[in-house]
Amino acid sequence: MPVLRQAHLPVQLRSLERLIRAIIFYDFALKVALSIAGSDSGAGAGVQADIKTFSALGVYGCTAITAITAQNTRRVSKILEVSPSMISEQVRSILSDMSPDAIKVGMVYSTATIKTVSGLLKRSRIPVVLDPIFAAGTGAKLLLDDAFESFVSDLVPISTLITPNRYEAEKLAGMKIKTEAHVIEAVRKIKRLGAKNVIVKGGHFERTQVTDFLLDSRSRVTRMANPRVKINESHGSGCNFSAAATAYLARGEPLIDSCMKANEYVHNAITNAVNVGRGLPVTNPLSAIYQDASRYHTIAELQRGVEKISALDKFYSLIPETQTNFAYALPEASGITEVAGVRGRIVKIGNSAAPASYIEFGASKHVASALVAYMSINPGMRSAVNIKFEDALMKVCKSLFEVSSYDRKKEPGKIKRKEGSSIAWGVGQALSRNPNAEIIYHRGDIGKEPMIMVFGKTPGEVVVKIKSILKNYQ
Ligand code: PXL
Repeated sequence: MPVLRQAHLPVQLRSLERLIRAIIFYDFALKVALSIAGSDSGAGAGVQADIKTFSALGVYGCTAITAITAQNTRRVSKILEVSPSMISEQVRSILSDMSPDAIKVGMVYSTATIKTVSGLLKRSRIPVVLDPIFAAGTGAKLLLDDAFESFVSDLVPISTLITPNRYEAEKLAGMKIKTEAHVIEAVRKIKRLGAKNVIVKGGHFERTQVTDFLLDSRSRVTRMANPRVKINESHGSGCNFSAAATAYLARGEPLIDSCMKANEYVHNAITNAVNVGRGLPVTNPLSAIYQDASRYHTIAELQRGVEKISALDKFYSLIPETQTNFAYALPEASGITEVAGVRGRIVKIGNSAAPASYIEFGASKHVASALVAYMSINPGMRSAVNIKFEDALMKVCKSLFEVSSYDRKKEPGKIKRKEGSSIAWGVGQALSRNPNAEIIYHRGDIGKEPMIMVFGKTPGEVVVKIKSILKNYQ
């Protein structure tokens, strides 16, 4: 029987098949976002920030560069405009081949650039996120004064979403913003300029929160409040927000969800800003993926450690009444939710030891609290396990490792009354006596079982220590 190949299909059927495939697989296909913006040699803002953000959010990023800035974290020292014909060529090249799902417009600098970009986009149906960039955080002008009028009349009306901060909103709306009522008046004015949706970023009206106001195409106002991050200012946050909103729109998210998710995303990038130069800290749009990767490695390494420790000959003999937990913290962990442990602990079952359940962040309270306290003094020790206290065992520990201790009976009343603070106090006491202690013990108190805690840089190192304790104990 002859095999029917695609090449044998009539041309109309072949394109129909392609169309059906495109419809079926659309949601699974890699989405593409285009950033039409300036280059920032310091890579905190501009197309460099956009590419990082698109990539971190799983969207393929392309760029059309409008201007090249020479800058670092302290200042912009020179700006070179790209010619209108070269800007057109870049955009056309992308549009003719890669069909972006959303477009972001950033720094446009001059009237000639604005006219070129608006001419290219005004007939397109692709959503456009317009980030009104007037000046760099370090002060330099990124939009010429005489280009403002064209920005308002040519670019604002073709935007699906415009994302001014409070100062940019003041300029666009032609008014001062001092209260919430002023922001709402300003978003309405900006919408009247022709933008379909307007979000004004970072209304700093409260001490502890930063509130954004979104006026959408159905004239609804949505407030989005975020906890304020305690750093003065960071370079890149505006670009990260507009690029993240573009990426979410490219992924097919509704507009409000795109703004909310972009907000959450930027909050993380600002919280993890890095000091790469001597000027402003730079936001870190990749921190969310690094954190996920780090969580995965932490769980995987602890899993291996738990398997090894449970399989050690006679490990069960070290398990105390209250059972054992084995913990591994994320680098720079500052709370027990950032520490992985065994849900239900490692339990003694007859003459063997086994994890009661799975490994999870926040699964350990006691060992994790000890670890967080230890790491606040020595951040390199990220893993710990608790074993039973016995004088004979203590002797073995002292012959092999640096050991220190604390006395629970001496714990001040006000610490005892504060839930969860006893262990941190004890670890602090023990380390102040011997900052190199790898093992910390206490002899208990009324209703508190005495305990030994073994610390190491990794779960693997903790297992090796337990192995040598067992070897010398039996
Ligand atoms: O943050 C706004 C911005 C956007 N684009 C470029 C920039 C800056 C700020 O410095 O340099 C190219």
